[in-house]
Amino acid sequence: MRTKVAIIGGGPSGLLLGQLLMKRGIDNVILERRTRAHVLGRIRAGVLEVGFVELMHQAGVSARMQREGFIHDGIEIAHGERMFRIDFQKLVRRPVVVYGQTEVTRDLYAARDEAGGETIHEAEDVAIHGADGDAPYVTFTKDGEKCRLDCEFIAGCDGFHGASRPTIPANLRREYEKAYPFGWMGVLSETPPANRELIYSCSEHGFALCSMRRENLSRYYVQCPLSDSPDDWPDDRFWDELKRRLPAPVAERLVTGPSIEKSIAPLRSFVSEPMQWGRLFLCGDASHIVPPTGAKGLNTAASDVHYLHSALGAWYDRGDEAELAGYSARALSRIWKAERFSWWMTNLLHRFPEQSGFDLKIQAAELDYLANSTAAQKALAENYVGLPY
Ligand code: RFL
Ligand code: PHB
Repeated sequence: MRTKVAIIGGGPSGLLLGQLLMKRGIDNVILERRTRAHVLGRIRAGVLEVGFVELMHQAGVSARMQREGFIHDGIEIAHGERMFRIDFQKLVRRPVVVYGQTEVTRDLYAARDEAGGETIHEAEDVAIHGADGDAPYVTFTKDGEKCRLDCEFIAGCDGFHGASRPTIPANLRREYEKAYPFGWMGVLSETPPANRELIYSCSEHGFALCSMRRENLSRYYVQCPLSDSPDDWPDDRFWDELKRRLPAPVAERLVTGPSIEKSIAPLRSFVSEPMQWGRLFLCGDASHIVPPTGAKGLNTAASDVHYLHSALGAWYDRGDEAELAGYSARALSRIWKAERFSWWMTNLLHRFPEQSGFDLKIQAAELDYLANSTAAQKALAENYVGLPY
């Protein structure tokens, strides 16, 4: 088998890159370890930056998102009983779009099927060879048979636990990591959202987030200890704890119901540099992770895809190597700003086990400053809606 770009991983990064390359006539094959049903069963991100939305347009997959996505012109921040709004339209004149990662992935698979793009699911033992030379290839096992895919470039879009990042020799890689001493317990329920916009709440009982997917589909999170498992959170306990962490008027109008999905995600910041080695280029979670507080995980994956598809386009259109050579530096410059913002939002809104009285006063002062300062609100808004590519 031969293709121009071998894409490892059929999550949002791999699918978006594949679709954008196909639009430019650059053929590619996606190798995905799991079944399509498994990939589509993941409930993850929900907030899309304008840049992501633009890429969906470019990829020709934005029709359903335009019909069904919610345009949000702001978010609410709660601190105890107090709640204030960050007005994106007024501050930075750009909104975000609330449309689930699951739906993005579904739309990208449908478009790939329609365009006849090849995706090999349940590709096991994927291994990258010769990435530092001119003739890279990927081997894998499919239905017990050994297969080989020859290519010109490899895009490592296989998430945090994938095979691509470890292919870069350890002595050339530098990893930066911060693990937070808590996770988020997330619940999806077929109930109307508690609020028209997202509410990020900092309370004395810990952080909580009210988000949504559709009119009658809500997504909620509460900060929880890392040692917890979803079994520790029967629905009643989850709803009681969520209400405790929201201002009384919001808690009173919250509609509860049975959960249809429950999961715990640990919070972590992680960056591996560089994002390229020879003809291997990393995108998305394969190279970096952010805590979900700033809604940046999926969006940073998209900005990588933007830089990589533009660089591959320059190479195939004009033989221009400069963009490919500069990919890692260009992508990382934006990644680190998203890392900073996600770290800042996480510190602003969570309860930390070791927080002293002084730390709590500083946190309260920062929230009070944010509530009253247009400059502080503008900095939050500018980062939340997404820095330019
Ligand atoms: P993904 O989505 O992990 O996809 C990688 C794909 O690669 C496959 N794979 C392999 N395929 C072949 N061979 C191998 N050896 C392979 N190893 C892995 C996997 O099966 C998978 O299909 O990475 P990608 O495409 O870079 O996309 C990144 C986003 O998924 C991720 O950043 C976000 O979901 C992070 N994230 C959130 N981001 C946000 O912007 N807002 C959120 O609200 C948000 N919530 C979340 C999240 C991530 C979560 N995780 C990881 C548990 C909530 C959760 C719970
Ligand atoms: C979500 O809807 O899942 C979501 C929204 C915003 C975040 C994190 C998660 O910051």
